[in-house]
Amino acid sequence: MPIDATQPYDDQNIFAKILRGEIPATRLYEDAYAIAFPDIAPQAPTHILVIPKGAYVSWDDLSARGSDAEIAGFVRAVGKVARDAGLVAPGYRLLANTGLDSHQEVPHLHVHIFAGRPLGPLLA
Ligand code: IU
Repeated sequence: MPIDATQPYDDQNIFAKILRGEIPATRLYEDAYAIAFPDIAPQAPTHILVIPKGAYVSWDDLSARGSDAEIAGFVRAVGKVARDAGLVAPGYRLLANTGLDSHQEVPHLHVHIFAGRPLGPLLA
């Protein structure tokens, strides 16, 4: 079910539980601002999710309420995950769904990294 990105943060969401270690996930990367783990239902040969450690519903929420350090730290983490996975030369796609029309399902900000095959035109 898509979520309304204007809702208050729900700390019982699945990614909050992963952050707290209540649900296992393979941490591909972690720093002070973010963690990365494989998507449970990959839609490309490489499909990684990067999430901020802060309690933000969406990209909109982080950009509006996050500190400059959190925003910069998260953006740097996304880039580092992609770089460290060797994705820059072959290329990759970032996607951050926000709210109902985007079909955002988990109400904790996550950036998808898709790679590993030619991905075609956007929204194809
Ligand atoms: P969306 O942008 O909110 O639509 O993406 C949610 C993603 O979270 C989706 O690709 C799911 O496969 C993924 N996911 C996950 O990796 N682990 C989980 O326990 C759950 C969803 I629930």
